[in-house]
Amino acid sequence: MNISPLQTARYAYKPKLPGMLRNGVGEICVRDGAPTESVADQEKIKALFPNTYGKNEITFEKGKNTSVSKKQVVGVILSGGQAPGGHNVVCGLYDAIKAADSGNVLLGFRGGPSGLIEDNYIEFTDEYIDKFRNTGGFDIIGSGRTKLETTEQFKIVTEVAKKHGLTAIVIIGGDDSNTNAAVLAEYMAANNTGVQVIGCPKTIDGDLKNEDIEASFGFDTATKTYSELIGNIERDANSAKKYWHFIKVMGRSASHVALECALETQPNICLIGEEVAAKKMSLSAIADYIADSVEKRGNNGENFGVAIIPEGIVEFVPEFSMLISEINELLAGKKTEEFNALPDWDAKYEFIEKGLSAEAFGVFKILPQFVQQQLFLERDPHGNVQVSLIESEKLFSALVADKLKARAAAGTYKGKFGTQHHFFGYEGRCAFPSNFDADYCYSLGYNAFMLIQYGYTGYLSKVSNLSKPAEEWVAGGMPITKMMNMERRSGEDKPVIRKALVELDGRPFEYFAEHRDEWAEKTCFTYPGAIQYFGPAEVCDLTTRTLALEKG
Ligand code: FBP
Repeated sequence: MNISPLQTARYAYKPKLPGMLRNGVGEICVRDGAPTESVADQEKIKALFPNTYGKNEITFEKGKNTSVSKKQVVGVILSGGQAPGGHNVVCGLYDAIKAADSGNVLLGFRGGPSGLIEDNYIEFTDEYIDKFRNTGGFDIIGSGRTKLETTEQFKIVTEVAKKHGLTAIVIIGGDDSNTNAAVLAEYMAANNTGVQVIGCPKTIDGDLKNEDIEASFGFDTATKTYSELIGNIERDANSAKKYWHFIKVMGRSASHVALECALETQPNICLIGEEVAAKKMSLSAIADYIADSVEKRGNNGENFGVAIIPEGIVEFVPEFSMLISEINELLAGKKTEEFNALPDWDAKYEFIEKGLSAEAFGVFKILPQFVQQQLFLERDPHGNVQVSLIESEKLFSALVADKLKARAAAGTYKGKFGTQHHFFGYEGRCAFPSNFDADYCYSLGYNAFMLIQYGYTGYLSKVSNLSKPAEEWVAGGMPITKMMNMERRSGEDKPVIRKALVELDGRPFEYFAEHRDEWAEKTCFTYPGAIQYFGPAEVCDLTTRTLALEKG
């Protein structure tokens, strides 16, 4: 394998642990906190998790390690989408396991949760692990999106655990995977298997956070990577002065990624899905909002700009959601075949017009034709429209172009509107982790082992005080059930970790809202540049603006 100079240099980087974990595993003790309650639906969650509910929050501190010594055989999986730093979670876990006793074993189950079911694993060694230190990606063992949630699967996992003598399983994943970690922990406890389950909070989307978990790992690096690219595009736009760039950024439903990128780069426009929903904005209202900026700038001779569009935006537009559910109904069952058999788009259009309510068709007909067709081409395995595949960056630029045409005809708009489109998602998910993510992830993994050693199960590895230097970070654990509430999923009430959406009364959004009118009209771009891995701490160890604003 060819190794780049940066990769070689990153192998030698020593991730920073929280101060209380720095004296080695023999010098870490537990401070018990208060018993916990779930964020909502306490009685229901308690009944579903009789063995793991209500446990105490715990914090580690310097002091004699009082855990009961035993051989540890730990299994680890990476679950869901890649996020920078995943390798360091595994490295931190491995180093702590081996520091406790060189005879301890860490097994990595390949390809995500399915690796546990299929018993597809490797045993980590120094030689193997050293090739992945401080690198991006999940290729150390791979990841996958199989959900570990049925009793049948849990039985198989129990057998696999028995075969290897597993004492614990660490699940590195997002809200769904950690919800499943809690359910697996409860199953393992209820069946006296002796297998502990610990979760680690991962996702670039930033939507696994709450009063205990300040950030999911990967968000820092991914948003810095997108912000670098957006800043570069802003500078290109400001140099050439001829294009409006519509940039969609990943992040699933929540708009945390878009908001963070906006705070970093001060674009002319950034849509926030949660605000669109709260204000019940229509597609036309959103297009008008963007067109206002294009018009003002164009009339000032600035025929360029940057608009950030969050991946999940259309789901938040009430009329669009209504259209999607009517389309899902329209093509349910055999009707898909009938639709597909129609000879051309005109015939299909007529079918759609007849099948939708007047209100839904009113929304459908203002969409550009490529989006109309996308709605009927791309379906998920259940036959539903795949909203995430809609090219919303193109959708909004087309709707804005229509608005501008009308405004030009009315004589109010005198500018030119040339567009470019981009989608940033995969570019950021496997970047070399920033120092923040390298340190945070290593600490999460190291800390996960401390939770295992002290016998905890159903806990999320928790490292907080993250806006301060790593020395001051606080390591501990939080019962996953504390983050849960009941939600309706696929027609059933299920206990799940509550997803964090952008809070419209939170400081990051407020700051953005205070400045966006100026950004919309003037050119206030900021250029964050590439992530710096070596150099002064004020350049290399920066946290996200979101975290800095949230923590004051
Ligand atoms: P997770 O929620 O699993 O962390 O994944 C995040 C994400 O990158 C989303 O932002 C995006 O919508 C999705 O994964 C893309 O999934 P895939 O990799 O399957 O295309």
